Amino acid sequence: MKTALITGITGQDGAYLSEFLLKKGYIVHGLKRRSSLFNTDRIDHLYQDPHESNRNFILHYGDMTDSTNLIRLIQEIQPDEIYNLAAMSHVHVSFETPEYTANADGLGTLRLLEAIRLLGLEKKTRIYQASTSELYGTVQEVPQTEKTPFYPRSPYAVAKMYAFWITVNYREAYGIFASNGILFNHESPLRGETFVTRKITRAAARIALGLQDKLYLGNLDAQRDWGHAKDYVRMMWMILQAEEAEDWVIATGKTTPVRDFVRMAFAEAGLYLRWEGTGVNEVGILDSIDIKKFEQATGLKLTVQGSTFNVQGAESGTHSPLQGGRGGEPRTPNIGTTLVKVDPKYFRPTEVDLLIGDATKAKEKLGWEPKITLEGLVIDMMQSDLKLMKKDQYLREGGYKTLNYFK
Ligand code: NDP
Ligand code: GDR
Repeated sequence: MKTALITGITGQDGAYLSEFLLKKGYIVHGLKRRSSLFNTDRIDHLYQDPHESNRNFILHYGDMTDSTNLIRLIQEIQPDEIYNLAAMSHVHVSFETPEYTANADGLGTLRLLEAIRLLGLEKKTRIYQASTSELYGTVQEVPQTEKTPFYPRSPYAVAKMYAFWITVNYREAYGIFASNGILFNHESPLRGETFVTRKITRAAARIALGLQDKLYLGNLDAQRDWGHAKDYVRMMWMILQAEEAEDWVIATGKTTPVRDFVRMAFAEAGLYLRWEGTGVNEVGILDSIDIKKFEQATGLKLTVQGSTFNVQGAESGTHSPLQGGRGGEPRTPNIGTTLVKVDPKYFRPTEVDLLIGDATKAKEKLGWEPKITLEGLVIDMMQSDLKLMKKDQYLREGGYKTLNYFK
C-alpha cells in the first residue's frame, strides 16, 4: 500500500487527486493551512474522524512557508509520493502579493525538495511539482511543448519558474525522482470562484435564476487551453509512475477565447448572447432565449408576451423565484438586456494572451488522452452551478443568508 502526501489538498486539484488516489488504495496525507474559517469544503466528503481506526485519509496542519513543519511531517509520514499542489495560485492576485507568492510557490518547492534530501529519502520519495503553462507567458512558439522557452508574465509565473528549475536541479544533482507537470488551465465544478471559468458559470447560473443582473469581466480576448481537472489529476499520478523523472506538457491542444466560454456557459441556460462594441465598451447582449432549454436548466416556467418574458415558479405557478435576488421586483432576462460588461479593474498589468499546449510526449510515452471535451466541461460546470444557485435561492426565500463570493 503506497503513501502519498498532497500539499494543497483543500484546493481544486487536491480534492480530485485525493479521490483518485484513495480509489487506487493509497493512504493519503494532506497538508492544510490553518484558517479562521473552515477551508475543507472540497474534501469534506472524504474526511475521517481522528478517532476512527485504520484511517486512510489524514490531514495535518502546515504551511509551505514553514520549513520545520514540512520536514517534521515528511519525516513522520515517510511518503512514497509527494504531490506539491500548494500555491497562491491566482495570477492577478500575485501582482498584489508578489513576495508572499514567491515564498509559498517558489521557495515552498525548495523546502520540500530539501526535506527529502535532508531526511535521506532521495531513493524512496518521488515528487510531482505543479508547474504551469503560465511559464510560457508571452509565447515564443505556438503550440507550446516541453522545449518551448519560458517568458513568464506575472509574479506568480516567475515564482513557478523558480520552482520548475529547482525541481530539475534536485533531480540532476541528487537523483531525486522529481518531475514537473506543465499543466495548462484545467477547470471543474470545484474551481475557485474567482478564476474566469467559474466566475462565468456562477454568474450565468445566477443571472438565469434572477439572482444577479450582470457579469463584469476583464480581457475577453485572452485565449486558454481549457481541460477538465479530473483528466489532469490522473496525469499527475501517471507522471510519478513513469520509468524516469521528466517534465511533461499536459494540455488538450485546443484554445478558446474567454468570450466564447461566456457564450457557451449562458447557452447552457438557454440564454444566447451577441456581442457589440469593442475593447472596454464591448458588451454581451441577450439575443434570444431557448425557452425549453431555459426551463429545463432553471426549473422555472417562462411565459412570452411579445418580446417580454415573464418567469413563474415551475412548482406553484404563482411564486417568482426571480423576485428573491435582492428582494426587488421580478426580473426577467428580456431580449436586448446587457448581461456582460467589461471592467478594466480585471485587466492585469501584464497579460498572457494565448496559450495552447502540445501534449504529444505525454500521449506517446504515457498513453494519456483527455476524456472530457470543453463542451463537456461547460455542461458539468453549468449543471453544478445551477444546482448550487437553486439551493441559494431556496435558502434566501427561507430567510437564510447565502454567500456571494463576489470578486
Ligand atoms: P487552488 O488555488 O484551488 O488550490 C491551492 C491550494 O494551495 C489550496 O489548498 C490552498 O489552501 C493551498 N495553499 C496556498 N498557499 C498555501 C501555503 N502557503 N501553504 C499551504 N497550502 C497553501 O489551486 P488548483 O487546485 O487549481 O491548482 C493546484 C496547483 O496547480 C497550484 O500549485 C497551481 O498553481 C497549479 N496549477 C493549476 C492549474 C489550473 O488550471 N488549475 C494549471 C497549472 C498549474 P487554501 O484552501 O487554504 O487556500
Ligand atoms: P489564469 O486563469 O490566469 O490563466 O491562471 P484565470 O481564470 O484567472 O484567467 C484566465 C484568463 O481570463 C482572463 N479574464 C479574467 N480572469 C479572471 N480571473 N477574472 C476575470 O474577470 C477575467 N476576465 C478575463 C484573464 O485575464 C486571463 O487571461 C490559471 C491559474 O489556475 C493558475 O494557477 C494556473 O497556473 C494557470 O491557470 C494555468
